[in-house]
Amino acid sequence: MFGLLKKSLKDSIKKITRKAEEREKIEERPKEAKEKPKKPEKPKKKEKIERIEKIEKKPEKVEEKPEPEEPEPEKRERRRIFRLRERITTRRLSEKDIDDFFSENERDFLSNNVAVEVLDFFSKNLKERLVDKPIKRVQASKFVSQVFEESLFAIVNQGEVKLEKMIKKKKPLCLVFLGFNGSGKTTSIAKVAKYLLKKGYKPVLAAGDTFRAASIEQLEEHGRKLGVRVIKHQYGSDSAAVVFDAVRFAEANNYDVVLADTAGRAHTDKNLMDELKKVVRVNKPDLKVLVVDSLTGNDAVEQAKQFHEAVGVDAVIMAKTDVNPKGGSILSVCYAIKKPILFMGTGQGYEDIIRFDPKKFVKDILS
Ligand SMILES: Nc1nc2c(ncn2[C@@H]2O[C@H](COP(=O)(O)OP(=O)(O)O)[C@@H](O)[C@H]2O)c(=O)[nH]1
Ligand SMILES: [Mg+2]
Repeated sequence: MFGLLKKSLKDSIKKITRKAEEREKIEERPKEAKEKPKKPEKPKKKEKIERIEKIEKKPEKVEEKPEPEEPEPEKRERRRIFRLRERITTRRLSEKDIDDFFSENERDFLSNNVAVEVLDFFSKNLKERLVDKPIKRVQASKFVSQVFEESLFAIVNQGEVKLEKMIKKKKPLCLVFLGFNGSGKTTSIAKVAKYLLKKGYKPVLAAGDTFRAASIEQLEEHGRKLGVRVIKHQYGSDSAAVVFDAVRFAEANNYDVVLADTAGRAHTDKNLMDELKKVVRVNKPDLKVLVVDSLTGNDAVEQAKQFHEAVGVDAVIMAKTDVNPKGGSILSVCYAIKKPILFMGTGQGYEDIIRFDPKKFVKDILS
């Protein structure tokens, strides 16, 4: 999963670590070479000459004078060696190092669907943690990896949806699934139904997509296979009313969760967006779940922002991650709307869904 993004991040860690190494070789070693012959040798020569002169002129005072002077160069020498040792064992990166890295690798990140605003945040984060910080030479790679891990975590850690807790608190819990055409809403509903069934909850499906041909039959087919009840109206009927009926049905029959389908729509389609707003206004769902096709690329961010602006998204499902080697859209979407990812779709089967765990995601992507 996300092979391209993984490779890109691994290469980045190597490049930044190498930058630290290069800096040390170029800037520290010549200084070290220049300083060596100058300082320790010259004072010694001077002392010798002085001693010889003094011995010749006033032999008695010769032994008194060098004694208080000797500790000074020794101290300086010790301090110099300490500083040198520190320079050799630790490294510091500059702001320019990070800027150079991003200008060299920006295209690679963008082609993996990492949005510009995510890159800006990433760059700011790396600078805060890396610039002018002493990095122990032997641990440079480990340290840079750690900083990458923390920065990526800050991007994907946008809160948590405690689904099971929510179900226990409110019955029936109403989830409305929304998003672009073909993003994976209906399939995700079937998968979430299966997930809940396995946990012992009773879900009911609402055929709220009354717009697209065969959409009701598609949901009914899933319901049949899963043994889950589907509440439906006619094609062309009011989507908000279907969801309303499903909630009443769930209340009357002791169901735990309503999973409501809606028609796919583009944010530019005013009538359908108004319809979606009505579904939300009438039913006040507990969770508005945006389903994003992770293959959408950079347009996924625009879609997420527009849906969020229109109805307020609470959580995201990233579908089709199994066929997406890029993976940057995961970072981009949750960072753009600052909402958590609830599930990732990992295939076409009912079991192909996993809860999104930001820590595990970051560990996996850097492994
Ligand atoms: N490989 C893969 N395909 C998926 C996934 N989720 C949905 N699909 C497929 O995407 C297509 C559109 O899904 P559908 O649920 O009908 O999208 P909707 O229009 O948003 O309801 C179907 O062919 C699904 O089988 C997924 O996680 N992985
Ligand atoms: Mg559908």
